[in-house]
Amino acid sequence: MIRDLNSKIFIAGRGGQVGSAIERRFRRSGFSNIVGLRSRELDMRSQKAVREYFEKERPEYVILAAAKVGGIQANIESPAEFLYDNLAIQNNIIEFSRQYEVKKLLFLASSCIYPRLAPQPMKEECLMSGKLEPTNEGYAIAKIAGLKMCEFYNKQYGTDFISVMPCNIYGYGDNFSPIRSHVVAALIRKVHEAKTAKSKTISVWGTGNARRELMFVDDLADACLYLFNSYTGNDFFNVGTGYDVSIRELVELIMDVVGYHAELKFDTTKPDGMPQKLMDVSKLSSAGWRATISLEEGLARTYRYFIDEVLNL
Ligand code: GFB
Repeated sequence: MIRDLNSKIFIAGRGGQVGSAIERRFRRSGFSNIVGLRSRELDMRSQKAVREYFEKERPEYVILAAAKVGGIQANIESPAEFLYDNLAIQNNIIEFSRQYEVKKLLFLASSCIYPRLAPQPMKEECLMSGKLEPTNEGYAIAKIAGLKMCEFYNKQYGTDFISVMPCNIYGYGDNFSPIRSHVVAALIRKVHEAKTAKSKTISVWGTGNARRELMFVDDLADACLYLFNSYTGNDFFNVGTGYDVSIRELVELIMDVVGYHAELKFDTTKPDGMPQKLMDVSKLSSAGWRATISLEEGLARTYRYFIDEVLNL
């Protein structure tokens, strides 16, 4: 539990979707001394830049939400960058957190660390029990290295570094690029553009049968604050809603939210990725935390955000 609301907290990735949600959540709880720079101001892949930043700021607590992220297509196109950038960022932040005696660090990994054909819902224990999903193997390997680094640093150096595994995240701050974005943002854009153009069809990648567990980013931020304040140890936690939808069901919900229905054309030249990605969240529920924002509510908020903040209508 962080008792002093003036404690200096460095949110690495403060300008990103997850980092900014975490900052809002911490500020709402009264934390006021939050630091962090945008990636164009601090290149966290650079050991020198990160060392200088720690020397100057000397944070007491660190949230490691900085990462190179993207949807299935971005992961397929840039596997080297997803591996290298993420390894470099997390190596630097974790190592300098140790050297500068940070009291606690929280590392955000991802549900893609689990094997492609892991039994569903996926329990924390299935880590490294099988082959990874090839479409995001680079990203997954970096995230596995990060969570192992936290575990090994605790064992060897006595640090208090914890890890969480979020499911697929969407919401405020999403990247709505048509090609490189995650599925929710991509489909919101596609359905909105179909409505504007009065198109009769909407193209959806894959078969529509892949299943995803989707969580609104503010729920993830709430879980991070909860675990940061309540958990110390070498276990890591799945953070999700505990239920999933097929991509077909998802696009139907998005059409309801946007208020426009068209015929769906499934483009099976595009990959499905992992057939199902649903986590077992019983460990987190037993620790006392549950998601509260329904998919319908989260999609409605995200669509409003897209209209107001992205399109500026
Ligand atoms: O969010 P997403 O891109 O990535 O979702 P993953 C991909 C799923 O949505 C696939 C389908 O089944 C796609 O076939 N889909 C349908 C679409 N239409 C679209 C579309 O227009 N755009 C996109 N992007 N998908 C991510 C990893 O995997 O999971 C990340 O790439 C991260 O690294 C994240 O780990 C949690 O869920 O497949």
